[in-house]
Amino acid sequence: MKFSHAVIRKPGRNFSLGLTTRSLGIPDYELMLNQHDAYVQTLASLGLDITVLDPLPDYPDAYFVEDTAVVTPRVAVITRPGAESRQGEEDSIEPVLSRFRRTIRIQPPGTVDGGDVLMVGEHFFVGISKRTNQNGASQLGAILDRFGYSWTAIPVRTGLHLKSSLSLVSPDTLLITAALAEHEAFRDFHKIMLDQDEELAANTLWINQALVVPAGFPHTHSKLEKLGLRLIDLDMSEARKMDGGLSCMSLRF
Ligand code: CIR
Repeated sequence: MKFSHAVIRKPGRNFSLGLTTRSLGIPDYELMLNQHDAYVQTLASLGLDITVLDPLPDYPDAYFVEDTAVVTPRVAVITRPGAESRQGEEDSIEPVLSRFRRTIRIQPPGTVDGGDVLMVGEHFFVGISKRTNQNGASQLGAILDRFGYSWTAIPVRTGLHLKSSLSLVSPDTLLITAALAEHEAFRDFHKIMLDQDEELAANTLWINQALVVPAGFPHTHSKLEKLGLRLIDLDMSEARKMDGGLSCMSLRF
């Protein structure tokens, strides 16, 4: 799919108060802003028309906009994030996406984080995780069915989200952890397996014939070089301290 737009939100000064399961140290705001700026510039250089939103002071995790929506070519599903401290972020995303798509909201008690949803053409893999519950996945699935898409639920046993452990790097190739590769839903894909000590490199962004990858994972980098795509390395050190990766910081469509 050719992407033409991205919605991104600038991290707020209080971003280090967001949720995290990592113990990688306190993130630095100036460095985060520099890395975020490089991220915005990279997506712009790949031909995306970028909307940059202001921080939401009451929501230190709000720059992880991916979790607030699932944008498909036919409909944008506004999620209900699974972490209580993030519920409400979606209210400010709906008016932005409604300029581009019809929007439909996930209703309580359902919860869905966009980080749990992988789009592969007309099919969606939906992780059931600590953030996306069965009810939310079923609501999302019913909307996808209604708009002519298919979907599969995948239990997420490790990592925050489904896309913490895999990403699509060509129409039929997944970059994936060993644990998830065994799931039979992925049997028909070519798989590039992540080394165990490079599993934090699982989350990449395949945009318009380029693959944006997190810097600092040499084995993964050389495996991905074989795809023949243009690889762009971005330093993600500060977002990583907050459990974030490349896909989390934008909605692409
Ligand atoms: C959180 O725990 O919700 C944020 N600190 C990180 C969210 C990362 N989002 C994503 O992977 N889609």
